[in-house]
Amino acid sequence: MLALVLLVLGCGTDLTSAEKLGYLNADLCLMSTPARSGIAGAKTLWDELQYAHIIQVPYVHFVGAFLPFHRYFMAIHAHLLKAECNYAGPIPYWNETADVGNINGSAIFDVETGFGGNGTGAGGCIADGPFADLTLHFKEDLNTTDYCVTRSLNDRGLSSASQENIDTCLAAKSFTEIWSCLEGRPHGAGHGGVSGTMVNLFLSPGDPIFYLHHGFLDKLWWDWQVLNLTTRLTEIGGNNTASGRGGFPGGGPPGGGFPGNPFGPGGNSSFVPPPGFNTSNPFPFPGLGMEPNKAFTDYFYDGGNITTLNHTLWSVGIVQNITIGDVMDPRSGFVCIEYL
Ligand SMILES: *[C@@H]1O[C@H](CO)[C@@H](O)[C@H](O)[C@H]1NC(C)=O
Ligand SMILES: *[C@@H]1O[C@H](CO)[C@@H](O)[C@H](O)[C@H]1NC(C)=O
Ligand SMILES: *[C@@H]1O[C@H](CO)[C@@H](O)[C@H](O)[C@H]1NC(C)=O
Ligand SMILES: *[C@@H]1O[C@H](CO)[C@@H](O)[C@H](O)[C@H]1NC(C)=O
Ligand SMILES: *[C@@H]1O[C@H](CO)[C@@H](O)[C@H](O)[C@H]1NC(C)=O
Ligand SMILES: *[C@@H]1O[C@H](CO)[C@@H](O)[C@H](O)[C@H]1NC(C)=O
Ligand SMILES: *[C@@H]1O[C@H](CO)[C@@H](O)[C@H](O)[C@H]1NC(C)=O
Ligand SMILES: *[C@@H]1O[C@H](CO)[C@@H](O)[C@H](O)[C@H]1NC(C)=O
Ligand SMILES: *[C@@H]1O[C@H](CO)[C@@H](O)[C@H](O)[C@H]1NC(C)=O
Ligand SMILES: *[C@@H]1O[C@H](CO)[C@@H](O)[C@H](O)[C@H]1NC(C)=O
Ligand SMILES: *[C@@H]1O[C@H](CO)[C@@H](O)[C@H](O)[C@H]1NC(C)=O
Ligand SMILES: [Cu+2]
Repeated sequence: MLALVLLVLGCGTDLTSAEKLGYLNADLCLMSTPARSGIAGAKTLWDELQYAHIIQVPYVHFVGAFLPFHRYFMAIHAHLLKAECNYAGPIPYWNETADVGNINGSAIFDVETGFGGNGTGAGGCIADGPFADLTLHFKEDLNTTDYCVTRSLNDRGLSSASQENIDTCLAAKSFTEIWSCLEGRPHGAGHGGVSGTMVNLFLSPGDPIFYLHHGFLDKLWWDWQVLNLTTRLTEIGGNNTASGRGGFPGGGPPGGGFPGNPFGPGGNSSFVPPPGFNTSNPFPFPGLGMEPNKAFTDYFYDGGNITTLNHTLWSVGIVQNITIGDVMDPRSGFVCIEYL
């Protein structure tokens, strides 16, 4: 099993310039490597990753599987870097707390050794750096067209990653508390602060910064787990449907959702429900083209509404299915990372 080391970008344990370039080039490699999982319309591995996120949006946000799914998804990206692009370096995450109040000065957006800067012009496309004019293909409804990755950097959004907000989350006493806390403000920080494609609930993995943001969020979950490994390596819960939370875009009571999450009602996400999307009942999502499917109607093998360790994590075949139980300990098994 691949061992990954997650390193912070933008503070004391920063990557060297050579390491940063190695990582950026590996992402560029994923963006130019032909698709191989049989997903119709996908041109590259990068498209396939984004597709696997788009198609599962209702099942992996504002639900108990939010943190485990994104840990799995982040690990898939890391595995592809290694398996498809011979990448052997560290996997960086973005310490967003360190950049609160100064997103414009963040090393993340460096034109030479970072992800390029703000969006420019009427369209807000990225104009400089390695991902200038990066072209994506899948839209929210899985139809294909060519469009660019956009950004609109702002400090208001990133301020949700304040140390105060992080400390509040880490004081959580249960999994459902840490999950809803992290999916609120800290999760909102990277998406809202970068904005553009990043604040689109469906399409956000199209911006390579997505993986650094979710690395940060996953580390925060791990930091919380480490506070009591006796219980927190197996502690899981939450509902499998978002409707009860009021947090699902377009659904639930106005003003509901996790505080600080830009995807909720009243947030600034560019979310537009795809045609046929039933916000009152996202099971099954028409875009899956595979309903009725017991895997979905049976809540990914949880046997009910409550998320369990038996919950299947799926990536449309990019890698094998695993369960939430398989990602609870990121130090071994499928994920296999060490946070530095
Ligand atoms: C992230 O940044 C904050 C604020 O600068 C700092 O206190 C913290 O130690 C950093 N975290 C890591 C893992 O470096
Ligand atoms: C962001 O930084 C760039 C230089 O890197 C500068 O040209 C621009 O004015 C800055 N924007 C803001 C809002 O400070
Ligand atoms: C998406 O594609 C389907 C089938 O190809 C088509 O019926 C539908 O109108 C398209 N939706 C949009 C918004 O273009
Ligand atoms: C990024 O660009 C948007 C407009 O495209 C602008 O509103 C915003 O202030 C810029 N952010 C920074 C940090 O310069
Ligand atoms: C871990 O949680 C268990 C169960 O709640 C508790 O009994 C134990 O004291 C906790 N350990 C620490 C170090 O907090
Ligand atoms: C699950 O849904 C129920 C019913 O809508 C709600 O009362 C409860 O707070 C939800 N639980 C969690 C952990 O979100
Ligand atoms: C699951 O929870 C949602 C939201 O709380 C509720 O609307 C739905 O009826 C529940 N479904 C089942 C099968 O219990
Ligand atoms: C959305 O953006 C507007 C202005 O751009 C701002 O006033 C508002 O606070 C933002 N809402 C959230 C939830 O971030
Ligand atoms: C959407 O789901 C709700 C709840 O299951 C159902 O009552 C309603 O008929 C559905 N709407 C459509 C258009 O299918
Ligand atoms: C993987 O999970 C998906 C979704 O739960 C399911 O449809 C599919 O049949 C599973 N595949 C295998 C090989 O178990
Ligand atoms: C756990 O999931 C598997 C499929 O992955 C299923 O066959 C089994 O029945 C599930 N177990 C429980 C207790 O629901
Ligand atoms: Cu997501």
